[in-house]
Amino acid sequence: MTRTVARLLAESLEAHDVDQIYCVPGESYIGLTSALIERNSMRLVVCRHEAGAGFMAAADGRLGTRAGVAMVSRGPGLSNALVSLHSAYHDATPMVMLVGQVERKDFGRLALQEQNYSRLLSDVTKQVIEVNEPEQASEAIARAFHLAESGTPGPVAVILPEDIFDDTTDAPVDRARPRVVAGPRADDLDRLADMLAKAERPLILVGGAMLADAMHDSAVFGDLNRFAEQWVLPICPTHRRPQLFDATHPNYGGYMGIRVPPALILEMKKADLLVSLGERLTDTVSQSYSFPTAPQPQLPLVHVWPDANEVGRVFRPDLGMACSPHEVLKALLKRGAPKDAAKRQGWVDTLHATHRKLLAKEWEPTKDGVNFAAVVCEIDKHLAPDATVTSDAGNFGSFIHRYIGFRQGQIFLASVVGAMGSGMPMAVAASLRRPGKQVVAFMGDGGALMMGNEIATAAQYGATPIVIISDNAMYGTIGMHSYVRYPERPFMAGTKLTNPDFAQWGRLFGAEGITIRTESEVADGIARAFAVKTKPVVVHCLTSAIQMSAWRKYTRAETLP
Ligand SMILES: Cc1ncc(C[n+]2csc(CCOP(=O)(O)OP(=O)(O)O)c2C)c(N)n1
Repeated sequence: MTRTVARLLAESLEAHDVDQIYCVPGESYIGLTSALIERNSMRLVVCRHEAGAGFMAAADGRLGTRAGVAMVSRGPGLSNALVSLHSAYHDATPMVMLVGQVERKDFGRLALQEQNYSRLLSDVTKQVIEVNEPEQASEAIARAFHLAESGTPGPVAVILPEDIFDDTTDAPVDRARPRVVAGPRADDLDRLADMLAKAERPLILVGGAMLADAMHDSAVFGDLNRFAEQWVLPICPTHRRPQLFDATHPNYGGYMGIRVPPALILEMKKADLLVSLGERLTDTVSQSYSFPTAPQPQLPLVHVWPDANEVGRVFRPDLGMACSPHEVLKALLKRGAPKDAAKRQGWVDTLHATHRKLLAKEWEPTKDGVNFAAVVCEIDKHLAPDATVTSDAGNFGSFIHRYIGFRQGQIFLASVVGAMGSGMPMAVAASLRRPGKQVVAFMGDGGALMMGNEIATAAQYGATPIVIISDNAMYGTIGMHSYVRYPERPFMAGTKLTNPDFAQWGRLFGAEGITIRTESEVADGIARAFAVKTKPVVVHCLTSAIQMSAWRKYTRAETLP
């Protein structure tokens, strides 16, 4: 069958279950846009910024079984999208970005908005696939999805010259490659079972690859619970993956996020075995490579991650397994727990008690604005068992992890590597994907005006996120770092912000606007926000700057304005 490249690309995307593409239009790929519109088989979500489109695609990549898809124009469009690629690359999030390019006859001339994508994207994508032959267009899509979704998942860019779309070809639609799942070797499983049986104080980290497995098989959650209970093990969800295990489950051993509170990390460091089930062991999770220590861990380490390039890249594990963490879990459950597993009950109980103490909903009122703890605790009361929470990057996020006891079934989305700007677009995507379900987006005043314009996309497509803005009139995180590192110097100068009335700002986009100025307004303001349901809501919280995070206060408060 002869068809245009544009049509072949559209059918190839359909063959990969693509039903939604996030884009900012560009003349460089107009041939594809018009073919997609004509075919009308998927929704084009037209965004306000390419990074917004990229973060929405990243959210899709985390909410389903396939890579999310974004489509951006050449040069400036792609340059805007870079932060989303950087984030997806670090976060191991599957994503396919379709990118326009100059006409083939002009390659290499530095024609209008031309860029050498292989050079530009070499450290933010798994691969850059340039399509210069019409016959390879469909194969390129199939390869892009396969690479984005397998091994360590990540973003793949497909580069499409402006003049290729109207070419015709007889090439068939390349079908989706089957998912390749590696299981554990029998010998490795024997060793792991033996190490787990002997350990008195094992610590089990669960991370992103386990969550990815859960997208394909929701039995992951129940299996994790049975593993924890039968094998008597403390389970520790890692940075920005809190939904893997119920925070109140008696086997919850603590959240292994950014800078684990001293009381908890002190206990964790008494472990005699560390098993990382689907956690990559990033800088953040490893507490800046101190637990475990890099490159030689201070305790026996078992690292399970579905990519041999990653296992052993930073840490030398005693046992490395390049396979699906859920497959390991299932195989261990089949073997059955060691007879004396109960010997670890005290260890599990101690960790859990320390974790529960840290989660206690306690805070002190602050004089210079609302303690954000009060807002987050109130939201926790309203969150449905299937709610989605998204978070931008900033210190307001520490309150989320301290005061929301996440449960299996809830969804948490954020840039794991901490890119600002992800909170709003991820909430828009989550709300589009899960209509009628609660979506709460947290952001600071900094992040709100960095990517907050995507609230226009929410309004345009009927998404209904509740947007909670913690307005402490500063880039608070950086003020804190400055205060901690250079305590003798003024710390506010480089971080102060003057903000609009965010409730009014939200109303101008068609959202409901609510303002919370004092702690006494928290309960009513949050209840009103959750009652809206039919349109986006912006809750402007005038928060304390003195309460710099959920764990820290400025003590030199006299230096605050
Ligand atoms: C795109 C991007 N730019 C800069 C940073 C560095 N950074 C991390 S947190 C932060 C401040 C965030 O401020 P705000 O959104 O107001 O939240 P707060 O920390 O005050 O709670 C900055 C600038 C980043 N992580 N990402």
